Amino acid sequence: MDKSDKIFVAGHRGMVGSAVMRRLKAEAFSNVATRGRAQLDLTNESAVAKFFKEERPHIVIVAAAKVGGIKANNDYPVEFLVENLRIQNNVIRSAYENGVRKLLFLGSSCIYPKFAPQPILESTLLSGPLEPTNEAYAIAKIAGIKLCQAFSREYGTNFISAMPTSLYGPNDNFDLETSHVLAALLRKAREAKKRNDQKLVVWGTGKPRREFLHVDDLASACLLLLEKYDSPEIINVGCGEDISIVELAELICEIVGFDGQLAWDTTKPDGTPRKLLDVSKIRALGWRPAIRLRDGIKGTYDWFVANFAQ
Ligand code: GFB
Repeated sequence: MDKSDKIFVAGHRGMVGSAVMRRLKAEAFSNVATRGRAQLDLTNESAVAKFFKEERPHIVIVAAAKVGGIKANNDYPVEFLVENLRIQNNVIRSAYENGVRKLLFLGSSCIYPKFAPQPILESTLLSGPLEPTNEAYAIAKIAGIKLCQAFSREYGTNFISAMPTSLYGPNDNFDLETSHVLAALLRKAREAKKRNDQKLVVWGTGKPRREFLHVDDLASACLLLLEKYDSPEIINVGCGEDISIVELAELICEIVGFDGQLAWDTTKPDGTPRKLLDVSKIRALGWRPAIRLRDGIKGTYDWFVANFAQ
């Protein structure tokens, strides 16, 4: 990539897109194209086609998606399926039609089978049934991967797909109904502390295990993949270590300074029992995450307090 390449970051205001923007700026990429939702609706096929024809970016990063935690995914499968299919179909096809030199599509660790052997190898894609709570989102993401691979095979494009593990960081969603676990627990712990509550309610049994990656580490991986990875085969992006939801909740309470009890709401789903990615492939390219979980959570909590909390 040249520093003057025109790079379109789809979804530049989201948690992932904004981290990619910070990284591009830090690395002195000077020609970054963005559009807010009011200016360009990525679910609108003709608007996306017009944008690409006019802007003609060289590089595209598809960080735009409808995302959410276990409850939002479970409650709104139609929206997760339709919106994500629309966004990715429009962006990926327009990228091909306008000669984009390289495109990076971002998927998710939920594309893998619910009971995939751990750590999860890229080759386990489509080897078993998906986790029902996020099947719609996973199917949309799998369709995006397959579309990139189909363009590469049929038309020789360089469209690659990366599968990040569970992400967190600045600009995360802190809405308790739609957020992922880490952001939700930061908010719940802060509010419980402020109210002097005796207990903090956590969903599920606490037994599931998740692997958390700071979004700034994902952004560094994205740039490395754009520079060094030219295969249509998917590649995992994770830190290689997971923790249980109990351990996460305890760590968050410690960071936030809430010293009450944890209470478990087992009417809420656990989801996939474990999601730990095998990261040998990206490690072989020389990439490693830089942010330790405790430091990343502390930084995210500070961001939440400064930008969002009452
Ligand atoms: O992060 P999360 O919503 O999604 O939940 P998934 C992870 C685990 O944390 C589940 C538990 O076992 C939840 O039951 N949990 C405990 C909580 N307390 C809370 C809480 O207050 N809020 C939330 N949200 N969870 C998502 C998928 O699955 O993973 C998406 O739905 C996406 O499609 C994302 O792939 C990475 O990790 O289970």
